[in-house]
Amino acid sequence: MGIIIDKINLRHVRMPLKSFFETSFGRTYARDIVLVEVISDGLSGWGEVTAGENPFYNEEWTGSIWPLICNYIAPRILNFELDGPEAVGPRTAHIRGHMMTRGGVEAAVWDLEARRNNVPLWKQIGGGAHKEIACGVSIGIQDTVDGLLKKIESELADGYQRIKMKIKPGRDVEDIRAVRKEFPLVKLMADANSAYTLADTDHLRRLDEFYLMMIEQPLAHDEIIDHALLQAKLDTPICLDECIRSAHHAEQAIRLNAGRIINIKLGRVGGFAEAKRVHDVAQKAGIPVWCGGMLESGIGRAHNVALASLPNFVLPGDVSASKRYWARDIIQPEVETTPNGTIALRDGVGFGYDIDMDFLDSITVRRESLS
Ligand code: OSB
Ligand code: MG
Repeated sequence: MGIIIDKINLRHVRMPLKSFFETSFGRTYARDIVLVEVISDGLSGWGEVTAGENPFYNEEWTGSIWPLICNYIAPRILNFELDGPEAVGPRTAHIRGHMMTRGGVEAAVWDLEARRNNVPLWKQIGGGAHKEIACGVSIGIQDTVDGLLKKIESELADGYQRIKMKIKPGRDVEDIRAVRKEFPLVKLMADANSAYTLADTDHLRRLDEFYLMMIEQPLAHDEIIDHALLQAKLDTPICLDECIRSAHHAEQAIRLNAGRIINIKLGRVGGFAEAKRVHDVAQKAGIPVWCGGMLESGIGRAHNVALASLPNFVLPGDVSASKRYWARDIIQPEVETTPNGTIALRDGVGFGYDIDMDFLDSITVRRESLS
């Protein structure tokens, strides 16, 4: 029997980060997150739209989500018999881009479907190959190198399996050199968030001496071909983030040798169905993947945990404990890591954690019901 969504509840929540997060495109002090609840026959599924507060990572931002769902997505999803969660992608395929907004709704329908079937979300998506997912941390650009070293030390003490540091021009070679000197054996990588161009090729080659696991998205957000030209000149493997928005992009990037690793973000590719396709394309080509993060609340975080349980997620991802981000998360229990730097899958239905509704209500700044 298909799914008929009879109501969509949107809410915008504001969550201050414990400490600011700086990338090459700017600083974030607080998250403005849109959560999507889809309701069918009295059962709810929840999703999180992973767009940032500004259209700097990609074109989406908190302000673009609401009108897109109200005007374009809800009318295609509400009161229509969907064959399953896989039908959400095709129902919204006429919309250009906005994968995170479409993906937030899609993920909510997967959560709903898992609850209808009384199974955990990881099982519903065909995951569970890993019962514990391997965790790394993404560390933003710090004011001082000394601050960065201290932060890394404390993350390693908490058991995290690899360190990712954000870089940008002027905060790259010397910062990494200092980290490598202090932590010669740590699994280390750098994320540039598109801060360089091919003109920086010789400069980026200087990173080869630090035997990084990978450099993530050094070049433009929509550029596959230049990454192929750069990869041919670098020993360090390139990992693609921003420019893989579909399984087709993954196929093109792999065919061109534009990188050797792919970061899969649930939102960036429009939800679970496409994330699984990216995963499968990479797996067939022998390309390892890992699960990226977008500073998610507990709901998006729990969805990421489910995704990362698919078999080809063989590298530690950017999914880490709630307490690294939030004084208080919106789920109970919060997402926690083991001393080995892993997160264990949970057996509860749907995304596997309870929503703290009172707390959620207290941080909600806007809501709307669509039916
Ligand atoms: O490029 O992976 C990225 C956060 C916001 C925008 C882009 C990125 C990130 C992260 C954070 O690296 C990962 C996390 O801890 O959620
Ligand atoms: Mg990235």
